[in-house]
Amino acid sequence: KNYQNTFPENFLWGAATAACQIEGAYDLDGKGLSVADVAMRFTKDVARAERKNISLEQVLQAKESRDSKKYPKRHGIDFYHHFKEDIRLCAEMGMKVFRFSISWTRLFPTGIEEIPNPKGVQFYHEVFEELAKYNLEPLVTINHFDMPLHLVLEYGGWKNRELIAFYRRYANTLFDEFGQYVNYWIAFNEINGAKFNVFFSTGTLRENTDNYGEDCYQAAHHQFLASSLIKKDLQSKYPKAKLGCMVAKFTSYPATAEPENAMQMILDEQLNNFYFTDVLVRGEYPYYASKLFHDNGIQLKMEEEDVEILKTYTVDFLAFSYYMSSVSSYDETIEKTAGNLTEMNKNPYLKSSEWGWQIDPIGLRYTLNQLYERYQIPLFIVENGIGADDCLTEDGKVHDTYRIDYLRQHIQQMKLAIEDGVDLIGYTTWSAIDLVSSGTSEMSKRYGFIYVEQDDNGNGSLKRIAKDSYYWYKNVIFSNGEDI
Ligand code: P53
Repeated sequence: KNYQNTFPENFLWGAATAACQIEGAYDLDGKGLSVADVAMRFTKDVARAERKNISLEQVLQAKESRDSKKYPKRHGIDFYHHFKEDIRLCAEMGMKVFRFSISWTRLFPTGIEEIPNPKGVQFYHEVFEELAKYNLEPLVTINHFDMPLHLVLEYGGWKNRELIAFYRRYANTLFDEFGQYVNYWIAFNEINGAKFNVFFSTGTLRENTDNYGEDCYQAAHHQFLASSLIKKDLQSKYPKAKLGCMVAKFTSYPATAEPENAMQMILDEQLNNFYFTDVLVRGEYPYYASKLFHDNGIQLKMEEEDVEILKTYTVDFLAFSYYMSSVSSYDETIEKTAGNLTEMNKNPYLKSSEWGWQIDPIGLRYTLNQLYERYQIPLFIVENGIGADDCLTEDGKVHDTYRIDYLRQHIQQMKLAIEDGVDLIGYTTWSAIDLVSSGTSEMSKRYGFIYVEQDDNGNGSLKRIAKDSYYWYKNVIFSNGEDI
């Protein structure tokens, strides 16, 4: 491999979104309810644990409610009616790739239908056509935290092996309908959500089980198989298309130079990240899995064919989100930062965002090297960005210099990683446009290059306004990462 200290010519610059955070129109044209439609709004002060543990009772209550203020993912930013404008704005910015996800319940309202809802199929045809018009490469997440609610309530979510067949039918519908448009697919958003975002990721509830931990790992096992099986399907239908896996990368340093903490870091990385990527990239359970199962009283139910399926159909690229880093410590009383849905130990050398996420650009270069060293397959950063309560000034502008600073510093580190020799194929920031937050469902936690005039209660004109970062990123793309 030749020495390279610039971004490759065909580098995929872009930005990302997710259906359940932008589309809205949760009950239009035959769409069924998804887990995202029952996600309540929180504020940044609410404790992490409280946000995480949704109960069956809360789900059933939400199911009967028609309230979109309380469940803001139902209205999103109305991309359903604004997609032409939004895609045009992204294209005018010079983006090469647009990451979005398909809403499973727009195609299969309960998940168990045999044929897809034609109105859902029609909507995405229009979206793909619009992207094609501008030569915008789609990066498609098949499932991003919005599985059908019916599959949770009637089947128990992903711990049930039957989910594999439902998902496979859904994914194959996407390949058959939209395969002509797509080179890059991602099977599941943040598949390690089975550890830190259990309900929205796998539809597993604490109520109807006596071994919640086992259910989570069983659900992940079924998602691993689903990923492998659709890789098999995709490669027979579109041999050139690529399927990736995606993890929320929780990078961690030892809190101190004490050997105990260095060891703890290895264990944390295995548990949070590598358990998932090892299976999907290497095609087999890692050596440390048996101790993990033993210590937690977990017995995975596996069929004979599973080993072979996982081994044969591995992913083509490794995608990940990177927002922050953390530290590992054997001392559980170590100081914490607000964090989001997962445990965040405080690193005294780092500053945090308004929501307590610890900003660490060098951690991105570290992560790229760490992942490439382990796997040697192409890497794709599919989320990176900063949530901030942006202010629309009287001149109708948004001066988000902190976002420019955050992204600039991370892009500089990406460039160094490329120089290190890492095979990085693209970068989609979170997010293209302001959207409803995943963790808290707030609107005021903004990530986009494009401001959307809407408040936490869903009131506002929905007008789109380019922020300062929009013009800055346009120039970054235009100069292929040289002018930042
Ligand atoms: P929000 C937790 C930790 C890291 C990434 O998150 C996470 C989460 C879940 O909230 O999710 C990803 O909106 C996710 C996106 C999400 C983004 O990070 O909670 O894939 O859907 O919007 C940012 O600030």
